[in-house]
Amino acid sequence: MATAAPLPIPLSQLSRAVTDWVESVRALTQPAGVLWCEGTEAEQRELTSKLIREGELIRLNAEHFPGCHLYRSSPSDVARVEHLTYICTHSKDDAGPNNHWMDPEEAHAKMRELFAGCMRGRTLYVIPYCMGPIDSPLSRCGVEITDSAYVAINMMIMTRAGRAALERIAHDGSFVRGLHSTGELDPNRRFIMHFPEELAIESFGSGYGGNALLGKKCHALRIASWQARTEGWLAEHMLIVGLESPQGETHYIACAFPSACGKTNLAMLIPPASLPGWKVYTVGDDIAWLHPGPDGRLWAINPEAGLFGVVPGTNPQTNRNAYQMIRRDTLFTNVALTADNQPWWEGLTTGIPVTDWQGRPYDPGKGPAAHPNSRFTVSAKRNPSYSPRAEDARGVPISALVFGGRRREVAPLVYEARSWQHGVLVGASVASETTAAAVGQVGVVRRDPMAMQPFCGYNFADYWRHWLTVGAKLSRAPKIFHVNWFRRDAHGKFLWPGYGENLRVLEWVLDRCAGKAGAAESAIGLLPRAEDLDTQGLRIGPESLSALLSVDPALWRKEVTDIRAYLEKYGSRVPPELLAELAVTESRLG
Ligand code: OXD
Ligand code: MN
Repeated sequence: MATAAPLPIPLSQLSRAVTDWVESVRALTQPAGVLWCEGTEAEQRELTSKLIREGELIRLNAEHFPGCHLYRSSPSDVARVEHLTYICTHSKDDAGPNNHWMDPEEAHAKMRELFAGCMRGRTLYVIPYCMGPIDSPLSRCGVEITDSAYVAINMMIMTRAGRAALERIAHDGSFVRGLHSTGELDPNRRFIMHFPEELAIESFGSGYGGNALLGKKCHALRIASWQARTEGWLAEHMLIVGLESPQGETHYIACAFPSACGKTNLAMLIPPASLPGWKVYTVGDDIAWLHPGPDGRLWAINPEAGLFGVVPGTNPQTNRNAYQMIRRDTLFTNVALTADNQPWWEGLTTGIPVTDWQGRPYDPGKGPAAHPNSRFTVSAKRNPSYSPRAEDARGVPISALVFGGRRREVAPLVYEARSWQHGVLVGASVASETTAAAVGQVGVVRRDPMAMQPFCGYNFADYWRHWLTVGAKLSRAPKIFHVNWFRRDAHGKFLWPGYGENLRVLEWVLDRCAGKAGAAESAIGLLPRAEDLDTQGLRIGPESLSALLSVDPALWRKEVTDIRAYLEKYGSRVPPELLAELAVTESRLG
């Protein structure tokens, strides 16, 4: 007689530490019920059906967008809220001038008041998750408690969530505690608090991705950057991409650009027809955890399992891969609808919007049809260029690190740092125009060091010191570059075509790493001369190219003054090495 398979241990009994914490949160928030997420597809389907029944999710046109849904958030809850995001360390200086700070006791007291009884009549979801491949020593785990089924569904796409993660937590014994409630979605009762010393997050009053999917920005960047400093690695706002040359050699690079500056597009770049033989493999599109390896190289994993990308601008011409990826099993947030229930957004060349992102009849006088920060959530496995190495427990070796910003002027198309130390200064001085990814004015240039201004969980000065320390451990350190795809001419027109053509710049980057490409010295670093870039088949005039590859000494002298004033905000904690590098640049500018 066949014996029945043993019943799995209920999740609620797998880890005493998690169970005790859930119990204390249950007592505080008083939900109607508790649901431990196993992370199965059946569970995902059930939650989706529940939200459809409750009118929270809209099923999209099943012929053209099978398995896709639309979620509309509250109109005042559509982006990250940097002004309401706090780092709560015992010493204010540990949070640094780059963060809003609150004393941990005061923050806990404030949050306890908000959380008390806030889940009455709601379900409390327990989501154990692993950031990174489940069997990787480089991965780290967390548990999110939330009262939002939409958040639970997103977390199941964005992370390795469920039983396997909880088994790892039970084995490792440590996890990041993330408590989230949408509360009343009242912007006046909204806080995103981080307690790096306790590996804890408390988020109240928002359902938006970066504020509510706690595995992403809150854990994988703010808390992880703190963990990384303690443990000797780096948690960065970077895409990771593998580039295979026509000769069949694959190199991986990691690139840090601020939010909504094209990381997802670069991570899934389509090589132009005039560059035959290149292949591109996405490892990650937003976050990289970088560890010095025993071989003296830097090794990277993508802690995420899905993409939470900006929708507007995506179309078969700008990025065929991205467009194809979101045609199935995708959760859209805040896009518009056509008459036959297809999602629509600005930048699509087909279809007509009839309903805007708020569910109102579309009226161009009331602004764009889709919200500029409308998003797709989709499994990384849906990406046609998903790298098989993305699941590799060891990660991938990094040949180059690339920083970048969105700047109309000043920063040339590409330049190479003189050394790791100079590269840290280049990263620390990144500046970029703000975008719709965060609440606030769009298009204002601000310093965004390493694209981490909204995400570094501690004092930037200590973070730059940590970058120098990590570099010193690398006998085969990646070279460091800076790019700017967004330079404009005097009429405001982009000088560089961007998208797939960016591969030409990356080809130069890789050739520099291999010692194959030429460059000219400049005051700010090494720049390609026009002949060093592969421009075959590219329609660009020599004047545009020379503007893209020029360094204007007057603008750069002003830039150096701005950078120095910025670094001075961090006082004596700033590594003197960075000021020394800045002085070298300044003296070369004359
Ligand atoms: C994101 C962001 O959602 O950077 O990735 O805002
Ligand atoms: Mn991001």
